[in-house]
Amino acid sequence: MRDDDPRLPSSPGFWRSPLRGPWFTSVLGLVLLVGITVLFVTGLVSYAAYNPDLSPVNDQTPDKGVLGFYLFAWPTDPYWLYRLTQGLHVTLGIALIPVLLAKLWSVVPKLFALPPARSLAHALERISLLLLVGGALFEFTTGVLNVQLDYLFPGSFYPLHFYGAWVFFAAFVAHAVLKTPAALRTVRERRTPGEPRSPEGEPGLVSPRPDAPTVSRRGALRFVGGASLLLFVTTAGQSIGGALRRTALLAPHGGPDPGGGPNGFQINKTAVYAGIDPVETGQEAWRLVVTGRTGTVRLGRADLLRLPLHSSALPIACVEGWSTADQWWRGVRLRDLAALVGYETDPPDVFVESLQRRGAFRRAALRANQVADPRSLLALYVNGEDLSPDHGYPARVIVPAAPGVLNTKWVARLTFGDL
Ligand SMILES: Nc1nc2c(c(=O)[nH]1)N[C@H]1C(S)=C(S)[C@@H](COP(=O)(O)O)O[C@H]1N2
Ligand SMILES: [Mo]
Repeated sequence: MRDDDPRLPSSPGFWRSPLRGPWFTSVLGLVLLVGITVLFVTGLVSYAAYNPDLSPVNDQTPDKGVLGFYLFAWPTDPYWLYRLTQGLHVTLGIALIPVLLAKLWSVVPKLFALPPARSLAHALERISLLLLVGGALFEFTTGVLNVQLDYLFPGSFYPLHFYGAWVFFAAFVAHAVLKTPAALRTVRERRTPGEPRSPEGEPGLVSPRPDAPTVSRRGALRFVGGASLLLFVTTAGQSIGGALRRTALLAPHGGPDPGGGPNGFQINKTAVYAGIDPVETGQEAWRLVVTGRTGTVRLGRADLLRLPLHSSALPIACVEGWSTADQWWRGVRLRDLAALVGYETDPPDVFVESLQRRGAFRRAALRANQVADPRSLLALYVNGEDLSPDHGYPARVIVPAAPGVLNTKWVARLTFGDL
């Protein structure tokens, strides 16, 4: 096969867009260098926020091995921490999609170049490119699907996205180390057409027989930037809130209508979906079972209301990127409940269980620092009203800075101490 037959994609002559060239590729590459690094860091941080090393029930990737080396105790300050890190992760990921696609488009002749490998070094480079392109498409696709169609992967999203991120980022680092110096030079020199074919005969980015341009390189970049901006504006409102919530047309995906009033904020899973029977949450039936060093106590809602009640203004921030504005929660401090079962000082970790019988998020473990925080509540009210069934009536956990998944709804049991 001749590799200069312009009817074949392996021939440089097949690719005729006059936009392709080192400047266009370098600008997009440098944007992705910064953006993807932020995505990787905020992604790792999001995993740490789940407290995976605290209890197997929190750990969505139990076989991570050494990849968990960096885990740390997630703080409770600032109270909007997860709202920020995960809002950034999801919004930036979505806004970078046009940049990623444009970058892949700009280098597509190289992906088809033949022969597949001229030397061992070249073969390794091609394999790393495969991991880079495949990994990028995989991470962006799984991320978007989880945000938009979360029922597609109930539990398996986490291991796929987490392991995929490590494979992809390894290839990304190798690629960045090799290419960043030249990209920076290209952008500084504003190099334009006429890139020579490289000495080894590898096809360059510039077409040897370009078509007439229909748009300038800068115009094309503005188009990509405009598409990113459009995605940003239609996504960011779900985490920034305020007036921008009305422009968040893309996210959060559908979901139950929260209605208005004090309980009128985003609902993740409804009581009906979770299989919560109104009979078991009623005054007659529901008891909170609290266990600790000194034994077990059972508390009805009326018993809880006789304990000191406290308020804290805290958001719900989901891994899917959406978050609520601060809501006014009122209930019993987790550390006061710990004190009822023998931990008057230094409350320990707690294992929280819901009435819900099935589903990955019916149980969660909270770390001692989260229990000790005076803003951490077993909430009975929100915004001055009883919790609605969908927000966790009769009682739910709310903890500052934690991901939504740790704010267990329809709580039935708290076990303090050794998890
Ligand atoms: N029992 C139970 N609690 C749960 C969940 C669940 O599925 N079951 N989902 C969690 C998740 S992932 C989030 S984001 C928050 C959402 O709370 P909200 O529906 O009140 O906004 O609840 C958390 N608490
Ligand atoms: Mo969530």
